Amino acid sequence: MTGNKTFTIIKPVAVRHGYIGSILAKINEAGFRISAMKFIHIRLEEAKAFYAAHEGKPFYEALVSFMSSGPIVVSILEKENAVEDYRKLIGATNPADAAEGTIRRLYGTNIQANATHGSDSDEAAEVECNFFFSKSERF
Ligand code: IDP
Ligand code: MG
Repeated sequence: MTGNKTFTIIKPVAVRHGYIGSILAKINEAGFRISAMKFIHIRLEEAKAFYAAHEGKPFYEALVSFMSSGPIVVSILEKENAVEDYRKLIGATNPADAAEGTIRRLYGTNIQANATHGSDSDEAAEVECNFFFSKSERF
């Protein structure tokens, strides 16, 4: 059985470019319900903790520095088969390889500033939702 929840981040460059509204529109059109959301600016230490699974990879230091470089929008999205369907909606990690019409293809700048994060499994979604949201922040 697949889960009904995923976690997403609208990353700093997409926020700076004014794409919050367009990205949320794609999320709504695709049938996701937004059950939690906030506009925040995380510190380097939080970015390091969030991306701990990537520690040691060549892009890790630049990634955590980027993710703490400006405000982001974090949210929980609900829908049947949420993780897989949202990964399809955002497209491949590198916007240049992402399918036409996907969020990363439309709003991504490069492989690092690729517009959005999306959980890669139900287990990751659970951990990531809990990382940013308490029970009282979910509706
Ligand atoms: P994903 O976001 O598609 O799941 P991951 O491999 O989990 O991709 O990488 C996490 C994030 O790290 C990516 O979304 C992107 O921002 C960044 N990243 C991944 N690979 C590279 C790379 O080769 N160069 C620079 N940044 C990268
Ligand atoms: Mg990933």
